[in-house]
Amino acid sequence: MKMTFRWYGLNDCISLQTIKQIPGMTGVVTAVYDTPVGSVWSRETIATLKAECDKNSLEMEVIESVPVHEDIKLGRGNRDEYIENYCENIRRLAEVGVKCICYNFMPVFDWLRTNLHTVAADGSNSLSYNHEEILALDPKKLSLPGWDESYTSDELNALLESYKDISREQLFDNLVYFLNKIIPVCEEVGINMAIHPDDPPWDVFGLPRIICSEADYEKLFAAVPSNCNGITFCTGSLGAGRNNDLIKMAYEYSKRGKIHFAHIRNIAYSGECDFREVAHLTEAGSLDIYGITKALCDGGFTGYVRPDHGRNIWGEDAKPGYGLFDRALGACYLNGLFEAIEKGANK
Ligand code: DNO
Repeated sequence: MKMTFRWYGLNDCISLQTIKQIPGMTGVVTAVYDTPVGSVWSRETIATLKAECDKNSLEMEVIESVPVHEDIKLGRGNRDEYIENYCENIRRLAEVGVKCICYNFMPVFDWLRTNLHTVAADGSNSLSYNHEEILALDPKKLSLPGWDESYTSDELNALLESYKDISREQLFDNLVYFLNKIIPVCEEVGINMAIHPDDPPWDVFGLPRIICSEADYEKLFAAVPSNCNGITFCTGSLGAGRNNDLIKMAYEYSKRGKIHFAHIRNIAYSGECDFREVAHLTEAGSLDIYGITKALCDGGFTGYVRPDHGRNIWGEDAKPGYGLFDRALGACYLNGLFEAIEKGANK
C-alpha cells in the first residue's frame, strides 16, 4: 500500500511541503486543472507538476482525474476525437512515471451533496446528502453546492435533455467503447485505469448511473477483462448503497487485482438514502473501516490509498472535503490500521 494525499496543484492552499510533513506520505494525487475537458494536457504543465513533486520528495504516480468528455459518455459522432486526446494524455502521463489514472463515467455531475457544512455536535462540519431535498428540486433550475459551475443554466438544461434518450445499457456500451480504445494504450505504457464509483450510487435527476454495485463491477470486468481495467474503491461512495457489502467487495476485488486505488472515508447513515460525512475512524460512522482495511490486506492489496474527504475542524474553512487537518488525521489512522493488520498477519 502507498499512502497518498490529494493535491489540487499550485493553486491549492495546502503546500507540498505541508503534505510531506504528514507521517507516511509517499506521494500526491493530482491533475491538470486549467485545460478544458477533452483537450490534450501540455507536456510543459505536466512537467511542472512533476518537478514540484520531485522537489518535495513526493511521488506523482496517481492522477485524479483525467475527466471524460460528455460526448464520449453520450456516444456522439465526434467521440473518437476526444478518445484520441484521452489516449494522448495517457501516453504523456506515462512519460513522467504516472501509474494510475482515476476517472468516472457519471453523466453531467460528479459527486452530489445537499449541504457542504452540516454542523455536528462537536462543532465540526462536513458534507451531507438528503434524498428528499434532491427529489424536491426542479431539474430545470438546479443549483446545488459544490458543483461544476462551468455550465450556464441553458447549457446544463441542454445537456440534461441530451441524456433523455440514454438508457443505462446505452451508457454502459459507451463506457465499453471508450475502454476498448484506451486500454490497449494503457497496456502498452503501463498505466492502470481506476474507475470511480457513482456518488451516491443511484440514479439522480433521471440520469443513469452505472457503477454502483457488485453486479455493475462484474459486468464491467467481463466486458473488458484487462488487468488495466480496474477500480477506485471508494468506501464512502459505495457505502452509501446499503446493499453493498464493502468487506466482501474489498477482499474479492483486491484478490483479483482489480483495486488500483482506494479512497477511504466513513459516513453516518441518517436515513435510508441519507448520510453525512464523518471522521475516518470506524466508531465515528456506519462503515467498518477496520474490516474494510483488513479485507484489502487479506486480499493482497498493493495499490494506492488516500484518506478521502475530511470534516472542517479546528477552525479550518477548506475546499469542501479537502482540508488539511482531518485528512491528515485520517491518513495517520489508516497508516496505523495498515501497520497493525500487516504486522499481525506476518506474525
Ligand atoms: C470527490 C471525488 C470525486 C472524484 C471523481 C473521480 O471528492 O472523489 O470528485 O475525484 O469522481 O473522477
